[in-house]
Amino acid sequence: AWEKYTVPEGNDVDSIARSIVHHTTTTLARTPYNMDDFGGYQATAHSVRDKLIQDWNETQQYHTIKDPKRVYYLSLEFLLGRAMDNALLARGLKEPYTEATKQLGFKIEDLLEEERDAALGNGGLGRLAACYMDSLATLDYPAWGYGLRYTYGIFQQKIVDGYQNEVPDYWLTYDNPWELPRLDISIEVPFYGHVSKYSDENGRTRHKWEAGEIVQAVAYDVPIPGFDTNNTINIRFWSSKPRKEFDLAYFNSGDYNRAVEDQKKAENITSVLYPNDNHMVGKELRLKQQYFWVCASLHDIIRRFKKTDRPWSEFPDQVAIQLNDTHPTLAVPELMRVLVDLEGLEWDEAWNITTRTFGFTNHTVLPEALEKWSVPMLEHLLPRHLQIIFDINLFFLQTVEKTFPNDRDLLATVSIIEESQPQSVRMAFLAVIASHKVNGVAALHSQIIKDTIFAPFIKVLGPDRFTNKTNGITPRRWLHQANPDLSNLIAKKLGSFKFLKELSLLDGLSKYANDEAFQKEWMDIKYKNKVRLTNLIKERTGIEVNPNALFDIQVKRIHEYKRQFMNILGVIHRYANLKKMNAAQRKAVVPRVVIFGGKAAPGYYIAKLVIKLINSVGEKVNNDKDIGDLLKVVFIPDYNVSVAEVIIPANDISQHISTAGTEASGTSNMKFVLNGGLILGTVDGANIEIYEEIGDDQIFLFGARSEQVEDLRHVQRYRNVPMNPELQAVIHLIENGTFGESHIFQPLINTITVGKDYYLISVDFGSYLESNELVDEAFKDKKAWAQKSILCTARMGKFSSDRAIKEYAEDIWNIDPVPVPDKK
Ligand code: 26Q
Repeated sequence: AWEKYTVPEGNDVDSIARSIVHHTTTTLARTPYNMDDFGGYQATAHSVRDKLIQDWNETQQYHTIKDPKRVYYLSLEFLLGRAMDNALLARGLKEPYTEATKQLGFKIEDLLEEERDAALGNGGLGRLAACYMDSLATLDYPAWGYGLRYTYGIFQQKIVDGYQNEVPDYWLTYDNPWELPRLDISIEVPFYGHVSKYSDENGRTRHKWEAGEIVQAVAYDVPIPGFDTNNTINIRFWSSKPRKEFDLAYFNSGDYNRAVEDQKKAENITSVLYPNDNHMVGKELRLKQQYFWVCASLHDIIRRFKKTDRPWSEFPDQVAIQLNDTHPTLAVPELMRVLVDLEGLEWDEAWNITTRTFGFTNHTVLPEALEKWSVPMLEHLLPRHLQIIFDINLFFLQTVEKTFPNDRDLLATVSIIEESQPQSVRMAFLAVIASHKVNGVAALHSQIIKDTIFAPFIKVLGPDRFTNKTNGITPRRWLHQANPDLSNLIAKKLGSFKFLKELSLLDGLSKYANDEAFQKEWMDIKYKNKVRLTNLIKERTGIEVNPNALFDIQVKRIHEYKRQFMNILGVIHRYANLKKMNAAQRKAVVPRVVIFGGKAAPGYYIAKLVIKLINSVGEKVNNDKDIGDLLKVVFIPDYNVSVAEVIIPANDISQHISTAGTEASGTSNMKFVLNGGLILGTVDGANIEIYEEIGDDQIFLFGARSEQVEDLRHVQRYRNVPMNPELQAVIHLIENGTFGESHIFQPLINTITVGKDYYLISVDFGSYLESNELVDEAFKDKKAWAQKSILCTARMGKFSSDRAIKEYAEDIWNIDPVPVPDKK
């Protein structure tokens, strides 16, 4: 009988309005008379959610029947941002929903603004995971994401007296329509305890881990709709809950308080995202998060595999698991434990299955970001896993020893165990040894990891294990959604929206780059986007900027290696120059708005001082009547995905100025150029490949090359090099109190003067200033600038995350698309 009762459907305006009213009265229990924008958003979200759930169901059922090889993307961070606009555009429902909400008295833009960002990530790595899920869905791949459902996402940044303050991001205050609680899917995750040995029926020694504590993992599923396809994949986020069977021992002893304490401890595990970007903290709770997530995810994957009675040898033909950095590396000993301890496989077969299953992506070479976990901590929390890690290391070192006899140094360099005090586990080495492919995230970075942190493994494992997968971004969110006017103009010019799924088609714009009428349409949209950002800046900071000025933007996490400090030092130099000019000279100046945004890790003192300095300089410059619109300095508070969607389309220039060799890839560089901006940047990360695509005339590159950095650091450290005089003058201005009490900034200045200028600001400062002048000159020629802007967008095809995902699918995962057919 079920077949004849189909779910009410209809994507016409009337049906949509009816479903919004339905959710208003039932789901929200509100009446049309007391509706505000937030209620309007919630009801609309539930209506959209209904559509997603149906596609999601179809997809999962179809995949279950087809049972193809699937890829599982394990990431501790998914920086998804808002879901509603994305879902409407993906399903081609933006127009009828705009009309339906209008008929109900709303403006859809206002409703979209009511949604809170899902901010379960720090920065690049988390946003990359989100873009990759979008591409996996859009390209019809059978894929899953696995993550943690943090109660608190990345903190909200408030600026108080120029300083960053952190406010907890309690994002689940109201219900989250974009998740489906799966209270029926729950997995028990063990911790602590001890390992015992026993002999099995074949007389073989086996290990059994008796846990000291068990926590429950409950699944929350978030559907990810593909663009213009039925495929709707799933990210499963685990939430920790106390076990239903609470500890009888406490109950019997009457220790109620202790029992409640233990329950609270369980909920603690998924409470908060660690707010450190590119910096490892060795806290036990972080390690607990990692195991909790890895254990639940693997058992879920294995449960799905076991539904089809295949032999274990076929596991790698059905399952590819990608490790997003080393954060999920405990999946390696966990899979080994399942196969050897629980399933009774021989070690060698288990190891073969493991290495064929895993792929590992490295995202950084910064030493302070590489994960190392203390052996005693691991032993306490996960005693059996530590044994397995030692065994993996032992067998690995034995094979190394066989091939390279008597090379004790080599053994020590490639050992998973670092002989520190106490010993520690090098997670990256474990991930390299256990994966069939290891990739960096841009060409330069993939070369650097082969030359530095993983160099000895080339010798031991051969060069084929290492490969490059240059990052990409989804053009759906970062062009179509963030910059709808530009997307529409492109579609008009190219005849369709096909470029959104085949980004190389943008190249068809090149031939209009010189067309004056097209240039005008193009730059009119840029101007409109700059007005939109001008309004946001006014709202959030009170600062008024002129949309005709050159918008120069650096938004990303605040980190010494990213050198926001160098940017603001350059701004001070510019300010000092302006002050020296006479009226005639000022007439020739290109007015500039220098825009910053980004969060500093709460414990990162120097990064927080950089924020304070930016705000202090802004305070001085913006209130200097003498300067007016010639220079403005803005720090936009609480940079996040939804703010990025307003900022990026408004850029003329964006800065990506890391010390060469330190930024693995960068992905915002791609977003800015895709939106018709030019880069001012160093020869680092993906900047290099962007340059190769768009050409010399469309980018301003400067500074030391990565091959020179080591020597330059040595020179900074041991020779008394005189400081660049312009930099000297700038530092003098800070020290003489031009930007408020100078003692505040002394520790920051010391990183260059007393410290060894590890990030080489004094080395690059001269060429940085020169490049900035070239930017000004280029901006004066409006026609040439418009042409450059168009060519930038036209030549960004390579940087679609669709290209990246296809490469992963073909070279690493060995999976095929499984298009979900239309309903009859
Ligand atoms: C590790 C251990 C304990 C606590 C925190 C961490 C941790 C958390 C986040 C370590 C690193 C991260 C994030 C790294 C990151 O975002 N890397 C960026 O990845 C981007 C996508 O590949 C690149 O484009 C950027 O260049 C890279 O910095």
